[in-house]
Amino acid sequence: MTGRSPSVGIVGAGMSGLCQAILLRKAGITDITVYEKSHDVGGTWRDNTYPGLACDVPSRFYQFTFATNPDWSKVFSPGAEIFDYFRRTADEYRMRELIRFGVQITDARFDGRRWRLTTDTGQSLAHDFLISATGVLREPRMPAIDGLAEFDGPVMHSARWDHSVDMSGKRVAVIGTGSTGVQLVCGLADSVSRLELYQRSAQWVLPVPNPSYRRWTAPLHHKFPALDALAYNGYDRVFRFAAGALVRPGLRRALVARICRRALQRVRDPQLRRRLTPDYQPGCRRMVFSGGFYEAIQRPNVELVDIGIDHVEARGIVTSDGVRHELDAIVLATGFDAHAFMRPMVLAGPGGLTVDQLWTEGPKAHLGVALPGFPNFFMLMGPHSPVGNYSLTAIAEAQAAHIVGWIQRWRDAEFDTVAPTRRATEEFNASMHEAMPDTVWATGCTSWYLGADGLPELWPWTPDTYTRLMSAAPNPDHYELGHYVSEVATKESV
Ligand code: NA7
Repeated sequence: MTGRSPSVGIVGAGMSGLCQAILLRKAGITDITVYEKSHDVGGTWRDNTYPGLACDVPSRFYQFTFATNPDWSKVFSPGAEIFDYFRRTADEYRMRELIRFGVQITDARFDGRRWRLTTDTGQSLAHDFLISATGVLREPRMPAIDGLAEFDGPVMHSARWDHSVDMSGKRVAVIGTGSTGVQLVCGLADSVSRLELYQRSAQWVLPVPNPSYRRWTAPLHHKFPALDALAYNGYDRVFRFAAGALVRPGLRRALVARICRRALQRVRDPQLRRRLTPDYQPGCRRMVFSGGFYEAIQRPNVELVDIGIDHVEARGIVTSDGVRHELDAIVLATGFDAHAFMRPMVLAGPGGLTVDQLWTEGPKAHLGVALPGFPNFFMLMGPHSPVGNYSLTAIAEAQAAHIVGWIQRWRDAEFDTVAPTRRATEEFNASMHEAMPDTVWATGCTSWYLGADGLPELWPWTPDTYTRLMSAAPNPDHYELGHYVSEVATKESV
């Protein structure tokens, strides 16, 4: 130990930012500040509060291994319970004392020694390391629909649910058929008088049931905490196995397709079944897990509208066949800008190179966590992280531990600055592009997985490959290690 004490700034107190701060503290790093633009921790679980919300990864696998929760109510627990879990975890690990709520970082520049941050109120701050933990699905995508602003009733994006609006007995439109749209249909169908689901593309639905745990399950998990680990590891194996179907053609993929096609048989009306049948392979878009969707869509008060929206008027939606749909409320389940990453925050390396300039051909990072030309900067859930086929908490833990490893080496004075080389980053991204055609995500569909070049921005191999890379010693040839006294020693210009 040299006694160097790194100062670390983390942007975002969502799931991954919390994970990073906790692991840093566990490693003995204490000078940590987490900047959170909102009023609470929890990120996506704080922002999303719509009826029917759940995570599509089982709760016993969507939790930190160091803070397991014996009390999950369901296999896929409701969003509010997940939010509560992250809040409790933040309290348990005394994270709130590290977090500056209501502070948005607008600009971050590396001056050769430190990251200089500017907040939305013009305050200046500095850290040795900067970690972006700004989340994957953070920026709601608002659809460009003519006349939407003319609608007389409430219009809300699913991620900005307006709880002052009472939907019961109302005529409600849900636009979008991703996981959110499907969950909303199940969450609203009971209480509204009429629900119209506006479908632009049909969606494969894996009919996964969501049972509540028995009364004795939680006490049992309290008494035998090893059961938490057992359940986590069991799901981990299932996900790793299933991921094989997504990244390679073969039997597993065919089996998933068969299950999905069979599930569609639950739709009794052949016309409706045909309209709900996607024209792409199951798994190409993120699979929707729902045990109740096909039942909900067949309820008498629920209608599938698969004619395009022409425009919106004061009293409702007009579809392109000229039909007027009178409505009381419109819900936009139209997804998120999955390619925003840390933006709109402006990030610039030592020569003034910004992330926008680095990413003119699309987001590229080394191992999903670091950028060439951006020393002492790391990202959680950066480009090509395996967000399409695994639990995000598991990825966050693997990435956060990897980043802690680098910061510990700085603490031990092995280097002052570290960044991946441009060559290593290019080669890594080229090998991913080569592997991409084998994945189901590249078999011909549109989705939030695809980048501007039309290729998936996902991890084209199994999660095992990723977690192995994260835990292995970094290849020294892939990084530029520099010292403050001189210019950053570069192996090649960036
Ligand atoms: P998704 O999966 O991106 O789904 C968005 C849906 O909204 C999708 O069906 C879109 O149709 C539809 N959409 C978007 N714009 C429009 C317009 N202008 N008109 C009609 N329909 C539109 O977002 P989710 O929030 O459901 O899920 C995101 C992730 O959260 C999910 O994958 C899980 O990981 C959790 P399209 O398919 O583009 O034709």
